[in-house]
Amino acid sequence: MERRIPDGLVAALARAKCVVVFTGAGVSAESGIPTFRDAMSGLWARFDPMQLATPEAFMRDPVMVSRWYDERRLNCAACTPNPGHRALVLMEERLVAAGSEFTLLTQNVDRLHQAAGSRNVLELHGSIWEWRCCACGARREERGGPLGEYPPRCACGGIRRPGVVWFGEQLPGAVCAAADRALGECDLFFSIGTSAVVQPAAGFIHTAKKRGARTVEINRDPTPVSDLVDWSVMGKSGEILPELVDRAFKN
Ligand code: BV8
Ligand code: ZN
Repeated sequence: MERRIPDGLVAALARAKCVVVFTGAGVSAESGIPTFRDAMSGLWARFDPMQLATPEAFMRDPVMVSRWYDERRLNCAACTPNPGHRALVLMEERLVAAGSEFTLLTQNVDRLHQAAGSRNVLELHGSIWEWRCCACGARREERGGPLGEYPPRCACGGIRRPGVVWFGEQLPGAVCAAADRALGECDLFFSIGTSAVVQPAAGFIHTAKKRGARTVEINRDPTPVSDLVDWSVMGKSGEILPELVDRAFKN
């Protein structure tokens, strides 16, 4: 019977020396966090996230945009890592214990990878937990209840914004440099739970392939990279990742 996870992929993971995993909102979907494309339910259904997740939207309406981010932050607070997050922790532990390298590049701003125990995580698009002052740059993690005022204020009087990378904003330079270093050595690249359309992050798949890595997609639906990768496994990451890691490392 055709197994969902090809034996060749299991063998490639078992002997990999440098793994890079690239994740998107689909990895957090089974934790109860709406993906970016279906984030706009209920109150926000009439908005397009691409329009809200921009510096222009925040300048135009800091009340609405900061309220949207605080609502998403509070939803994240109620969510916990799922079996997909935990399988990636185990993958990292087994590879590092065998002397191999593991880097997790995430587009997600929920920090569920870190909550699950992933260690080498590069946040490409920042974090919804961290807010910073537009005037003095002071940063603070917000882990409590509702922020209370929108937009939230800094002691210096400036308004504070979510510490995420908006459309039109550059990704953090240090993160891009670290990602590029990891991609340079990568022999196995995973794209998991992402529509693989947002640049420049989605370009990492092409970079990995160009540099000779074998490439894998684990996703619920087909994407623009499904025909490009060596192995495309359709399904839920919370189900596929535990099975893959189990078979590769004979837990
Ligand atoms: C920049 C943080 C330039 C905020 C986000 C070419 C080159 C460079 C830039 C561009 C370019 N072309 C266009 C651009 C501009 C733009 C862009 O890419 N636009 C897109 C729409 C084409 N890029 C940018 O603006 C970037 N900055 O380029 O700066 C620059 C240069 C010089 C000087 C100044 C500036 C910045 C982009 C970052 C935007 N911030 N997030 C926030 O969260 O609010 S993007 C956000 O959406 C996510 O972070 C993620 O990156 C992106 C896509 O979301 P996904 O994670 O993929 O989620 P999605 O819902 O789309 O898909 C979920 C998938 O999961 C689905 O496929 C589904 O099938 C699957 N799934 C669902 N459930 C499961 C599952 N899979 C498995 N298991 C399940 N259970
Ligand atoms: Zn300030």
